[in-house]
Amino acid sequence: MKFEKTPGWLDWYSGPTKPRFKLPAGAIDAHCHVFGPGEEFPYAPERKYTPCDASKHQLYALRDHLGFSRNVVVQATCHGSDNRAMVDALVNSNGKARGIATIKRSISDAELQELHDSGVRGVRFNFVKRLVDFTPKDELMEIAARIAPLGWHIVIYFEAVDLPELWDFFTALPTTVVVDHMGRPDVTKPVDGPEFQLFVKLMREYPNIWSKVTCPERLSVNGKPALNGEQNAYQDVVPFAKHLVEQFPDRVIWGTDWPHPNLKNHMPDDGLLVDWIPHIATTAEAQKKLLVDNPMRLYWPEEVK
Ligand code: 0GY
Repeated sequence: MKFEKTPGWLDWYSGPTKPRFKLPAGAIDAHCHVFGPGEEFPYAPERKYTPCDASKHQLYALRDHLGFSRNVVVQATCHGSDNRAMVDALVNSNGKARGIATIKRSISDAELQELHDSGVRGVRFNFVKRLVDFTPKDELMEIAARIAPLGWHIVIYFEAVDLPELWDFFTALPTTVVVDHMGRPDVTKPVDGPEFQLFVKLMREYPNIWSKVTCPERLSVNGKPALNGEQNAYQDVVPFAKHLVEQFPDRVIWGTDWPHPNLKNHMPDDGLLVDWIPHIATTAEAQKKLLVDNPMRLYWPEEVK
């Protein structure tokens, strides 16, 4: 089936630069997606956008180019709860990718086990209204109880303004919980202001809550900072991510977010995104935790001594 991408949709950046920052051995790109290809894995009827195709082959070529060893492929909303494209990427990765699925309460135990066997290690609950329709919290809680015995965790995606309303639900979840993109702070507000400090409080008070210190290109309000040179790249997002890396060094992970859905102003060069990492994790020890030790504990625990 042929799909027309959403008007204004930017294609992912082809020919990214080679990062200057040398990733530690075994680094994991712990947040990325595959889109289709639509002809093989059709986009979901309920999707809120139609992306350009971004295949597993292209994702793994980027992995090798940037110097990552492994990927965590997160189910994107344009595929709804049809996890076939993501699962296909996992099973064709030579064991170098694990995944996060989107599931409905109607899933059978056998289907859950099949996802597990293909490398899925968590589910994603999305609360970003422009991306998904509302799912009742009792349905999500039921899913949480079903996946907990598999040792999976829950990835949550929400915007900072919605945290107060979602607090009780998040803090009642029975598994490790990983927050996408630092809970999407408004980076024009201060790091020590009430909005971001509520997120910091969530992490401080609930040791099962982790954060992806990701998506400076999405959170930055500085136009096209990647083009301004390495020193200035996404500087407005640095204090937020750096704060979390320093406060919670054992509960942060990082990923490219390739192929960067829904970016309207600019598309980042993934090589420059990797060069952003030493701005937020400033020591070799912090970098190794962020890029290797922490995601290994979450996604390949059987390899961690
Ligand atoms: C991201 C962010 C976005 C989209 C999705 O699944 C998705 O459609 O995650 C977004 O638009 O903010 O993590 O890729």
